[in-house]
Amino acid sequence: MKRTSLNVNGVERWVVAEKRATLADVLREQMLLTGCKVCCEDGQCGACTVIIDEKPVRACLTPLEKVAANARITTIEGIGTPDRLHPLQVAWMAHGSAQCGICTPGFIMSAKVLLDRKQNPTREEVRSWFQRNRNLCRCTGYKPLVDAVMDAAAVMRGEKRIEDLVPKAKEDGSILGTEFIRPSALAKVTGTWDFGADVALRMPEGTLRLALVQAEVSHALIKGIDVSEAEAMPGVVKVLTWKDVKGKNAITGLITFPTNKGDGWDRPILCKDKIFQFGDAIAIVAADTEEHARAAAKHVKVDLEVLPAYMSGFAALEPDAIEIHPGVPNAYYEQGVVKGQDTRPFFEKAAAVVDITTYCSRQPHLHLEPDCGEAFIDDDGVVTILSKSIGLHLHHAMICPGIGVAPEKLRIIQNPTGGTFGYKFSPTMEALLGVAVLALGKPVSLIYDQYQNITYTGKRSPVNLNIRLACDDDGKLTAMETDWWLDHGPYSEFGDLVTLRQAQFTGAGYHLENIRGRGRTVATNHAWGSAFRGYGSPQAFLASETAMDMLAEKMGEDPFEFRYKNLYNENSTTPTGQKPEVLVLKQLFDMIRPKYEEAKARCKALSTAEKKRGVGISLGIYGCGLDGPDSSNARAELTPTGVTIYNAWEDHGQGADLGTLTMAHEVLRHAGFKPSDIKLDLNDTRGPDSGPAGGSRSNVFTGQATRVAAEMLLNAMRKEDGTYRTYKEMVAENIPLVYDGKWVAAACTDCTSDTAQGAPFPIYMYEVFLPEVEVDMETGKVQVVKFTTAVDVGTIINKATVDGQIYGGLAQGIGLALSEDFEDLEMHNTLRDCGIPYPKDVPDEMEILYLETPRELGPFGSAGCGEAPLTAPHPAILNAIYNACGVRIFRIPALPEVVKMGLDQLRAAQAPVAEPEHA
Ligand code: MCN
Ligand code: FES
Ligand code: FES
Repeated sequence: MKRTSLNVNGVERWVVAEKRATLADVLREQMLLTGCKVCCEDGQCGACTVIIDEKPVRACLTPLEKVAANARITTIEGIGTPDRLHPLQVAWMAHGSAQCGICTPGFIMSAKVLLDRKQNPTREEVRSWFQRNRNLCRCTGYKPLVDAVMDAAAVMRGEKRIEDLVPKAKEDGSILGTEFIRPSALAKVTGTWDFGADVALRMPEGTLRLALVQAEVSHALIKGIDVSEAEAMPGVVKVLTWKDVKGKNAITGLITFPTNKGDGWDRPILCKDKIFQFGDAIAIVAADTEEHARAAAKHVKVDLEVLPAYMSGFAALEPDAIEIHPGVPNAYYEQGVVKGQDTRPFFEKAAAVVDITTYCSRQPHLHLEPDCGEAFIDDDGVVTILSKSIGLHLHHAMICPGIGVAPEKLRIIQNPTGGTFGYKFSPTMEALLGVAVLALGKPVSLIYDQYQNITYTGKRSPVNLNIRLACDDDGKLTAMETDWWLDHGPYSEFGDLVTLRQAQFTGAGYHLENIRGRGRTVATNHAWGSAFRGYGSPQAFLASETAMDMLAEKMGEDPFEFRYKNLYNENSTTPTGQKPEVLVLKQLFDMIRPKYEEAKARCKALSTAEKKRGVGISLGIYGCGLDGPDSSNARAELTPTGVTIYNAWEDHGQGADLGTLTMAHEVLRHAGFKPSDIKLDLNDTRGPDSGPAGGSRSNVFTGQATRVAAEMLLNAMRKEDGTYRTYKEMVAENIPLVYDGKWVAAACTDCTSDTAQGAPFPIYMYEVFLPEVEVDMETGKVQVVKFTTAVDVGTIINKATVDGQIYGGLAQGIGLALSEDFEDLEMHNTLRDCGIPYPKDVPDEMEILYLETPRELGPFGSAGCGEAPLTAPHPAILNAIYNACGVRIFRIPALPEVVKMGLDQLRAAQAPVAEPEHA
């Protein structure tokens, strides 16, 4: 331990710190300068970037003892305050560059050094700078960040005024469709948006710090657990096992009966008899410090009988595979598709048939903020859990029986959240925190490191999908047959629905009246399947959008035009037999056609023997909502100072706060309310149940519920002469001040498990993808050099938000196509090794063409938008690779070695066959 002086943000300060402490530890834990975020602790993400003597430094990699005595350290807290912001901070807010905001302080600090050195960088220089300094962002696709730096630089050069960066409301005061800044932006750019790990540092004295004892094998029987040695370790208060769980010790979620062959209660909170996957929680150590808890966790002895691990659907479906959940077959749910006529005759008389199998990977979410949370028992005896949950009321129902608490004695509140992309649709640590706080009776906090975050949270469920697609002599699709399995890991929660998604979206977008298919959900010992942006649709479109390209080729037609003539028309229904709510695909294709022609010409002109360019096309569609008659609730309350809106539109980083504000303001502005008069009280199970923020449903459902609540209030305030009562007048006239709004998709129906026919979603989002790629013919490395997309998400509620959602989704699509995977537990366990795209992996040239077709059922005509960009960017990239070099990829990611192998095979096939030698 050592007493050290540090000059932080211009002030000389003293700390007594451990010798091995990093600068990040000291700034965060001792000085509570939590604007320095820590996500990877490994130098990979740049979230912890601070400035030391005009250099960007990753504080997690910097031992305190290496910081020179006279060094000047600057953190985000030192560059601007809310009333005196740095131009970078204003530009970041103006461009919607802080989505979840966990990367924001690191990027701003990094950019500040660049602009202090060079006030007129090119966009490419900005991107190279971020790449060099390892600044990672998972939300924005990087383009809005570069836009922000360019604008801040213009301000610093005196070419723009800082006020000009701030977007304005419309003349009538409406903020609908503008780039109005989200309410949380100021806290995000000043480093004061407290994420869960920051909250943990501010918990009261006596808070116990938790660490998990986790499985290091993927499948085993537990013969015994010995906690005695661990309990004797320094600082340890108790080690909790299944014996300490007061409830059922299991989690369940949204499975269908009797079609699902299990009972749904298959995920243990703390394993008792069996390990089902790597990382499974076996015990929880509670100690005075996290360090002590983690040290003791290593001393819990678990006696195991290791079983064969089934790490894929292929393995778990082998006839000799044992049942992962004894008594339940590994293929535990079946989904059929039956639409139109028998497909066989169409295949017999088809002009062309494509018969392929595609495999969509176990894509990891790679949200930067590791999972974290806190729990305490409040003064009324209510167990209160703070977490990253994006399904507050859903999780409440999912964990109450498991932890053993009465529903009215459990409350869950969402912490500011550093991205989830859907993994938090499953409760992760909520139940563990609940078990611990009930057993210990003390406040607790649990923070995963990035390794735990990657290895012990849900992943996209891989799908192996065989598709047969037929067309007639005119190139019109006649029939489709599909057969698939979905590897859902060991736990059944939400597995039936993602299996159904294959039926709903394979072949979607096309006039295709005859479909037969069957799929099954398979239990394996790999990571459990959780929701991931696009939920099921990327697997489906990988198959049908690859098949469409191949069928076009067989018919000798251009893949664009072949698609065009098969798009939904007035007589079409979706694969589930639902009438599309709008017909927009032809218009989207018409909009993007000139870009396609330009791209083809450009690729031809720029291709060389060493680097070949190609252009690809695909379409993607996704439904807004959970299946069937989904609903949402919100509340509006008139207060002496304005209006407070309550809902549970959970915020991953997508902008729930701004969505809520815009919906409410668009109604309330008629009574003279300004955005600043509207207060938001969101994301607490004590408030209205708005359902989870998944299925791109919130903008539609919670947007509508919020609009309805605001309208009810407005109606109550309206006087006969058309003016509005004040708060005082409402009170004087004894008119209620609080209004509960509800919105139900009443006309929707569930899809059946045998035919998949139904009308599951009230509104769909539509997108066309047009990437251009460059393939290195030597190494097989693929670079997406430009991405154009045409999108219809209805009326745009906030332009900066939607732009950001689309750019960010496309970047994830590039990762899905080319680099991201979570397959090999030894290899895929850091952000970088899982293939997360860095700035240079995503093109700066991303162009969005919008068509705003108002949706009758959407609030102010809007659909959702979050998942549209990750429905089908990847098959378009694969189609572009084929267009560039002739290699067809059926399994993603298309790593350089995979493409290279394809190139080698092509070359071998094209090589002249040697003449046989004759004696
Ligand atoms: N929006 C809009 N105009 C429209 C449609 C939507 O301005 N016509 C805005 C909404 O107001 C909202 C955002 O776009 O701010 C997304 O709306 P919506 O599509 O309804 O999605 P949800 O709010 O339900 O958010 C969930 C969705 C999903 S399912 C995942 S997964 C996801 C996503 O959004 N995860 C994200 N976007 C994400 N963005 C970030 N930064 N981080 C994540 O983890
Ligand atoms: Fe320091 Fe990631 S680089 S936390
Ligand atoms: Fe960059 Fe979320 S805003 S990681």
